[in-house]
Amino acid sequence: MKKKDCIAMLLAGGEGRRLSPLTSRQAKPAVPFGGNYRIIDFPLSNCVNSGIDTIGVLTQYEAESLHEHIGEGDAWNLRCGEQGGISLLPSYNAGVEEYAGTADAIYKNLEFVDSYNPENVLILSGDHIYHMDYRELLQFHTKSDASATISVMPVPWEEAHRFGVMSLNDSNQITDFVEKPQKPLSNMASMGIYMFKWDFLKQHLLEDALDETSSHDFGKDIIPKMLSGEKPLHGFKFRGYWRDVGTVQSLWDAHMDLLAKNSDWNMFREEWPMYTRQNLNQSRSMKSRPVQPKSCLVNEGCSLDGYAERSVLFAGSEIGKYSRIKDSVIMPNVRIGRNVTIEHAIIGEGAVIHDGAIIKGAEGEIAVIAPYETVAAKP
Ligand code: ADQ
Ligand code: ADP
Repeated sequence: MKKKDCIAMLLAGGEGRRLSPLTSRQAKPAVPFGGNYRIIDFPLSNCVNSGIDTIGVLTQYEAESLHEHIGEGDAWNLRCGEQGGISLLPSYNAGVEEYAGTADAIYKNLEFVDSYNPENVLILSGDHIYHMDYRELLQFHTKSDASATISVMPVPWEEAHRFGVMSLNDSNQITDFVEKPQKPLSNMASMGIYMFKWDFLKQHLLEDALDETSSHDFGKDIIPKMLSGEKPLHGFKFRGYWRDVGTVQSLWDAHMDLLAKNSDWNMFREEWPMYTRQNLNQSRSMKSRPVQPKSCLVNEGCSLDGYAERSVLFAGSEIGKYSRIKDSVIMPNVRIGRNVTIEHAIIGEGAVIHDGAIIKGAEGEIAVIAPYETVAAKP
């Protein structure tokens, strides 16, 4: 097989406990986002738009939700074949009940990567909202003849403890790295997006697999071990919008970012199309809107008879008369009756909210209704 310059491995097996109960029936990367998409559509569309034509998707927790969404890869024009495309790599196919960690997931698929004989491997996460041209990262990586390049960007100091944080020297080489420190000494965060020379990564995965003290995780084990070796690790400073949506608050924030005026972030760019499987119920025709929603993102396939303000309403949802939705995210195929009040909330896919129910997040908190849950009005 002809050597490929770069293939991508997309980690999509995490349970996403911090996003519960939204992940009660779906893997985190399968959670809906932005009116008509699922989170995994971001890295997949970025790959398509960056000309990466071979992607292995590592699944584990609630794998079916992702397998159903990705199908044969047609929505991304990446049907799996000899030359590449999207391949689903569930842990049960690798002959294990679960991948012990993110690095173990790649290790268990060494043969898959080898079969494409790539020069470089791009490791991606399934829980990030961003547009990124991976060609720029590859160019930076190749130009500096790096063995490993980590994408980095500054995050707010109060959030730095959620990330791998590092320091860079003037040549953009990483001088120290700590995974999720309690007291961060830097706010330069790893984006969890890594470009490795395949030979270099493979050697580290083989060594790590023999280490019984390792949790076989990129952030906890592989990156620190690489840093203590001889080859320098490089930091690629990403400039643009990027959000890890691993928590309920960050998922809600990322939806509100879509509604912000005067923001540099635009999810709907003609030159950077987003691809998704059209599985959401879009056949329903739009009913009239008595009140024009104020600064909302309303998907075409949603029917809104009530009043909505600063909210994202997904395809296939119905909102009945006299209901008021404010500062909220209404996921696909939700049924909301009449006289319902929803504020500061995320309503999970397929939930049913009966007439007169009131759902409000407590001060500073987001109320969450699990997918397919039924909420009745309090007597
Ligand atoms: P986290 O986001 O906490 O930190 P992790 O929970 O390991 O990393 O998830 C990364 C991705 O791997 C997710 O998409 C998840 O679904 C998937 N995943 C998790 N466990 C898996 C498994 N066993 N098998 C397959 N896939 C799995 C990481 C880095 C930090 C960095 C942040 C940026 O460790 O250093 O700052 O990403 O978001
Ligand atoms: P959370 O929202 O709790 O961070 P993640 O899915 O992101 O959930 O995973 C948290 C941690 O648990 C990560 O370090 C990940 O590697 C690990 N992990 C997740 N699922 C599994 C699993 N099935 N087996 C082993 N480790 C896992």
